Amino acid sequence: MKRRELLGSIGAIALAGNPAADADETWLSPLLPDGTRAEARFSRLPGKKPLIRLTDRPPNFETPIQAFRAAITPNEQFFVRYHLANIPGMDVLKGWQLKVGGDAAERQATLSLADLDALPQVEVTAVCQCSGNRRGLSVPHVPGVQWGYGAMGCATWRGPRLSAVLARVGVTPSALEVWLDGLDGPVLPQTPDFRKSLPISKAMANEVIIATAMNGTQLPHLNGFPARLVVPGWTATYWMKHITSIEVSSKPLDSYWIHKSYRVPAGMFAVDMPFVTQNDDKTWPITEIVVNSLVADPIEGTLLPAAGFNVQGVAWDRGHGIKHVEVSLDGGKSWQQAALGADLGPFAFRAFSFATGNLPPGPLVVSSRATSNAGETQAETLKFNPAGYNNNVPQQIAVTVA
Ligand SMILES: Nc1nc2c(c(=O)[nH]1)N[C@H]1C(S)=C(S)[C@@H](COP(=O)(O)O)O[C@H]1N2
Ligand SMILES: [Mo]
Repeated sequence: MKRRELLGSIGAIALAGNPAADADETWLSPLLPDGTRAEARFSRLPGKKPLIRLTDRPPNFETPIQAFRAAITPNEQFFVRYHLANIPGMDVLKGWQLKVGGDAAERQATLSLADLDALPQVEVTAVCQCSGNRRGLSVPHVPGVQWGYGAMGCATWRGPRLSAVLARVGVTPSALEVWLDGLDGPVLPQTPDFRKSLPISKAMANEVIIATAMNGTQLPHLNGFPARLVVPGWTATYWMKHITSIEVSSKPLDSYWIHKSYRVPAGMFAVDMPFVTQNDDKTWPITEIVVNSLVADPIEGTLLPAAGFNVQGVAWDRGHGIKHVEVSLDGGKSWQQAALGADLGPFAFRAFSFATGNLPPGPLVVSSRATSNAGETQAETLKFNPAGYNNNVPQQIAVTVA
């Protein structure tokens, strides 16, 4: 982005924490490394309920696990992740425009919010999950933001298809990638701007939209107001917030955020749509998310009644949909089927619940394990990679029946 566009945005948001008011929920996974647990605190961003604060500048705040008892994550509890600390304020974003063009487009266009609203509107319920969700649980420990379980959320997003916006400029046969940029930028000029690209095949997919609404209302400021890309099935690194530039290109994007970070060992994780223009022999960009589930209730360390309790949580995958979820009360030795909640579409969280019935007093270890319609199931042991991506090992939640 241009330096000029940033005038007026610096320091425009106050990231004031208010620990006294926010002391209501302070649960962090006991599995997080000691340093993380010591530093993380609940804190309130403008327009948000208390979230778990990992870093302030740039703001990286995760959703408390209790929010995942339901399949839709409320906007006020939706996690916030930025790479760069220079975030445009709402005043700057009011004059927002989207530039569309590139060397593989027939023409250029500048679209306003009204132009986006005038295109056919599509709704998709989809999980937005940071590639680094659960990084803090990686063994051995890896550097980066030490996310626990809450660098994710599921919302109903609404806006025009990216393909409809690209049709305004005409995509030529030489198109290889679609390059994306947003209005936030680095504080120091030597820090690389956050730029990403998509292969043209995913960019043109029906489910990919430019969202201007989230759960029936405008996007929260820190979740990309006024418009962000929604790339269902792919990790959130491609979900460009405050999106201001889209270029259809005949060349692979040369960006630090594709070449140096957000990569996984080649072939480690299953993908339906490889990002061939950015693959090399040893590593691939991280793209599709992995099948996973999360127990949101009970949480670690709880005392539970002998009359039994409900195991509740959500399951999701990269777009095949959830076939079934199993629950274990003995740390994964034996499994039983959970009941599935409403099907909100193949890219959404699928709620699940399991009623334990009467239980003998003593310790229990609760786990959940999801299987997708593609027959994929959660990994038994961590597929270790240096950035701690795609951790889908079932939780081991120790509780006590009293
Ligand atoms: N403009 C912009 N968009 C961005 C990012 C960013 O730093 N700047 N981070 C990406 C990453 S890595 C994630 S995980 C998601 C986080 O989305 P959220 O903050 O709405 O939860 O935004 C993506 N889009
Ligand atoms: Mo991310």
